[in-house]
Amino acid sequence: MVAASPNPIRNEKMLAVDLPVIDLSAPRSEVSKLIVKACEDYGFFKVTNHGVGQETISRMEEESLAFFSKTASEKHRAGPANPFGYGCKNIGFNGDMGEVEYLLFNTNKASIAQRSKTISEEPAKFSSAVSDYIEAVKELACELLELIAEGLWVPDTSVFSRLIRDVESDSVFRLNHYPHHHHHLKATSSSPTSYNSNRVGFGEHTDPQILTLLRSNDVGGLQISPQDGLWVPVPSDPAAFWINVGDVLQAMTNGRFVSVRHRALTNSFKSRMSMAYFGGPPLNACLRALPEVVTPEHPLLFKPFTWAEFKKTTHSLRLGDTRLNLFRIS
Ligand code: GA4
Repeated sequence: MVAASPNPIRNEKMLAVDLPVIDLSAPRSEVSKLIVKACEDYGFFKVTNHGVGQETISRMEEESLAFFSKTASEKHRAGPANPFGYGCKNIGFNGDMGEVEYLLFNTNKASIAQRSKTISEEPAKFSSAVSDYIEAVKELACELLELIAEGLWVPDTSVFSRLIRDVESDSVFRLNHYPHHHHHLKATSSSPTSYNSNRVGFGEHTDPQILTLLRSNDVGGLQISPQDGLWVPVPSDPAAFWINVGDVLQAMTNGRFVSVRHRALTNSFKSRMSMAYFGGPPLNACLRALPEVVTPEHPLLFKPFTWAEFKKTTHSLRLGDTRLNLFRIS
């Protein structure tokens, strides 16, 4: 008998669902409707024909792989990750852990250049790969947010995107590496699941910001939870971006959109690498539901808050906590 390893996913329901895929080369009015529908149904969708250059993506992927291939002591020179830099296993500020190592960046060019010196022997090359990637995904994020505003019939179509375009925007960029955890087969092993069980790489949570743009290599592991206890695997697609609604967008749409709960599991045989851009508002931005989405049938759900106030909750709560509840009007 092989001892059962603690497997947190054992008693959960897994469900294969066709998640929304949106082709951004389709007519604009169609695209905006489909995006709004996807944000309402799942808070999650995939975009294809997104316009982010293949070269920009490959350069970032290569730099990321080169960094994570270094020795542990070399990598720790870029740490710890509070609030930015290299982190291994420890997530956030309140004892959350996962089978992941990562680099966290503030999206400001000068701080990327500075941090790159601790990450790469060719800091200028590393720093330009990161800056170019961020510039491209930021443009895509703004485009998506403008499509969302159009789909919601909000007259001011830059109401979301200007928060991210603002020079003070508190956006974050993250590179993740989920090492594989291959176990050697034991001749006496009976159950194949005993060596093919996944571990939690990054535990379930919602993203606090406005919108997240996530891209990974061809290794799966991401899952979303559209309902409590139900998990939907997200197929990997290195050519596409998966888009997450964040807590701020949920509050600004008065709950019409939901920030999707998601997590990443490790793969037994292949290492997963992902890169995520989290588009966030300036610290002093006051975030409140748009007047268009507050009606007698849909009264205001959350008290207005500044991004600085909201960020404070991410320092006091655990990864999986529902931070928006602190602002809920009961
Ligand atoms: C989730 C989204 C981003 O990865 C992140 C994460 C941050 C961190 O890793 O430091 C947080 C997590 C994320 C939400 C709650 C807090 C903060 C870890 C954690 C326990 C960079 C972010 O902005 O929020």
